Amino acid sequence: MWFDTAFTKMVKKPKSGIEMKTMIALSVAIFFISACVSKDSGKITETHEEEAGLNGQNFLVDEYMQAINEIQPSEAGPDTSGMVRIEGGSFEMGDDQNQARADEMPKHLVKVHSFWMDKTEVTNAQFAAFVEATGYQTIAEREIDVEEMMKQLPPGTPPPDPELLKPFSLVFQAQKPGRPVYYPSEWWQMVPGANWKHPQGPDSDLKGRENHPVVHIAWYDAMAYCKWAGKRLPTEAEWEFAARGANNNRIQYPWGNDSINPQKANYWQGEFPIANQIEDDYLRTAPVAHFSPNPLGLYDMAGNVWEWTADWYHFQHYFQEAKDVMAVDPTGPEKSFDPDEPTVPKKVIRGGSFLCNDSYCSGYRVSSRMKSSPDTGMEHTGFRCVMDAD
Ligand SMILES: [Ca+2]
Ligand SMILES: [Ca+2]
Ligand SMILES: [Cu+2]
Repeated sequence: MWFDTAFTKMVKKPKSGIEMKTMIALSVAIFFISACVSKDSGKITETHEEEAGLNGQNFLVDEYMQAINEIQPSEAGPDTSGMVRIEGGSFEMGDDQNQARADEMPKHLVKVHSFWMDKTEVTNAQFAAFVEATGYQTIAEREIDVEEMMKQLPPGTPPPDPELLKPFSLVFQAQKPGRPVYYPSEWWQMVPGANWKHPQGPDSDLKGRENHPVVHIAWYDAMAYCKWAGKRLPTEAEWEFAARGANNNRIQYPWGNDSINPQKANYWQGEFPIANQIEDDYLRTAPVAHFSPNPLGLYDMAGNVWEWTADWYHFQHYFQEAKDVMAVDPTGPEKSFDPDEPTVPKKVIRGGSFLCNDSYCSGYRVSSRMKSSPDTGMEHTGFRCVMDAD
């Protein structure tokens, strides 16, 4: 795809946070990472991975990790009151039914130990308490240092449009009718001043949305919050085990096999991404726990916002994992690879969002996998935390 070439010319390999931000700031095209992904994802072979020359780079930005290291866990200590204890067990991870995508295959046996999981996505009120206590600034709020950035680019690279370097985040806007079928660069607007406090940009705020999931959260931000709370992000396996209600290998959704409908979850009704019929009453985020929980008492494991996991994304990881008779507490692949964007290391996100729809991605299926680069926050991305039990 054209933007890969553009990136490789501009920045051969991601080396620092500045470069990652540059990659984001300088090309709208990266927004192909977007809500969902095309259905043929995952059909590219290992050869392409080698061509990309970036395998093995599980790249994290030192500066961002440093900010996480500096977070002191809350003195109150971890609090299990908003959590459910999930007894460990084994299950078949992945799916091979008709809606399954290539990266969900093969199904394979996984065991996870007991853990606690937040009943809900982390809310704006909870995130505000964390920011109040620590002064943490999310990635989407941080200024980009132009001088630093230019030093890292090939000599002669023209400075980017200053407009593009203002802190921004990605806000969804419905696609206008009459465009190519799926046109993510139109859905995702780079909105300066959009961040968790201003989900649709500077003119929006959190009034009345204290109990909605926090959004515009990058993976680093989620990690920072979990550390403060004395918790951690779930592994992808823990997340799926929990979504399935601990052991049900045959279900498609947290509630079972009935098709999704507006009583089940916050998702997109109508023609995606043009006309949302809003039959579930929510155009964007809904308050957490508005819809019924799964049998374990977990809310919004389908829809509302995507949830970060601890694991890197690799589109063929399950083939690796399936080599073991049973993978025990797997922590994801050693390296990330997404054939859709071979130069961008990504973490797994799970559960779908208010933008998901059966015509496009069905991200709310319990086995559905999506991916995003760790420094990207978007209007439909949040998280919840887990904690080891005993
Ligand atoms: Ca909705
Ligand atoms: Ca969710
Ligand atoms: Cu989706």
